[in-house]
Amino acid sequence: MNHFPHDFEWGVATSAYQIEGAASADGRGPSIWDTFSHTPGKIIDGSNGDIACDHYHRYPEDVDIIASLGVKAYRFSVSWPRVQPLGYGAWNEKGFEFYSNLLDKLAEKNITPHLTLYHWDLPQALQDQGGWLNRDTTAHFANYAAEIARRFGNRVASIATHNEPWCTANLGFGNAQFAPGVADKALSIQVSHHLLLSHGLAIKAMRRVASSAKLGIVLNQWPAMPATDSARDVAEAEWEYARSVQWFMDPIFKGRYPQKALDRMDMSQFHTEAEDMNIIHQPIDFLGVNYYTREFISTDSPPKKPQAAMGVTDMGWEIYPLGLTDILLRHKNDYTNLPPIYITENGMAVADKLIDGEIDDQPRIAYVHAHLDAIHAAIEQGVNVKGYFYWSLLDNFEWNSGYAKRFGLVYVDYATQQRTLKASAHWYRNFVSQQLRKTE
Ligand code: PNW
Repeated sequence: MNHFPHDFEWGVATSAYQIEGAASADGRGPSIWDTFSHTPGKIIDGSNGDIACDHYHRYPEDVDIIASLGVKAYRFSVSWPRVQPLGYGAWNEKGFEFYSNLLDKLAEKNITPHLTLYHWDLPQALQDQGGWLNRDTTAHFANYAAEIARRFGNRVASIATHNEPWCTANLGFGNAQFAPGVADKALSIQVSHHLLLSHGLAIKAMRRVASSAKLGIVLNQWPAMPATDSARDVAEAEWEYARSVQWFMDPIFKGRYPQKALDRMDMSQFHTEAEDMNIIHQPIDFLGVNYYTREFISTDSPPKKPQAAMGVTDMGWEIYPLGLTDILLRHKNDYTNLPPIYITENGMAVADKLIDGEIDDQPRIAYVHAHLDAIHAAIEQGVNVKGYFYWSLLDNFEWNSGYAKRFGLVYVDYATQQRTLKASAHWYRNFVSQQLRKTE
């Protein structure tokens, strides 16, 4: 078995809207995902996050489960409309109380919290004023970030501004698969700029608070790989990589957008101001990388499909662990000022079945094992990876797939809210305990 560095952090991850439920409890305001999931036709199984895993009421049990896995780190997100129902103006003390109680419970179990500010649940009141298309939202976000840093900055190990701004921009706008569901590619570019700007403003605002939390951002990433060696496939893959990965990395670590992407994008609606790039180009303490699959680029019609030698997940995503080694090495090469990296998400949807009280999810075990090997290979080649968070602790509301897709190490029976550890949970506990034992 591969031996990871002694201070490597082992964890699991969740997000607020996907697990909390209690959508209107204790003064929580509606978010764009409440609106979206209650709009007929948007969610594949017609479900919503009103109850989800009822984590809002069951968090003590869920933290006990994390502790039972033997992992020492937990990544979760704060629901902005729970702590500030409109996204501006009054704070909701009951909302802060929930997260304070959660942090108490994690401390009691010696589990290190990693907090994400924005995992897609924008307060609906801000959406009513244009949401991420409105530049004012960036200032509201920075204000919210500073308040979280003031209250919780000394109780969490890290604060990430955004989770996967690529998804917000391209799936929320662009193809409209996610909330708020606006199908306009040109607008998605402006949204991505506002997300990056809000990241920079939030980092600046949180630095002024001076808490002990490390500050960073979480990006979903994949290498774009050409189907063949043809010049066309190779060029197309490079362009795809520029507009999806470098589009977020370059502004943060180089202070500019990648020219290769700018050349081919519809910039008709793109508005930036003089100081924006300096604000986005703030030093950060860590980079979170979420990795699930690679992108396979073919210019043939019909396009060539990958062979998927290791199969596909229940989402239809190709299993390609080497892509993770690949992108980590590419980052090391492309950016001289990279901070430590955390793999903040990696996981597999499996069509899990509860049989005689057990879930034998061998494909998930193979998936995690292969990706841990891929991370280890990158570490051996000099990439500074500091931790791994499996996505997700629990089966949960998988966005537009509703409850039809299961990513959890822990099975959730939504009718009873009963939690059952899958075979992968037992495997992960074993793996982590062997890693921790080696380092004692
Ligand atoms: C991530 N894509 O979403 C999110 O951070 C999680 O909330 C989510 O549950 C998890 O991955 C599994 O889907 C993604 O289409 C959604 O490329 C879509 C894509 C990537 C990530």
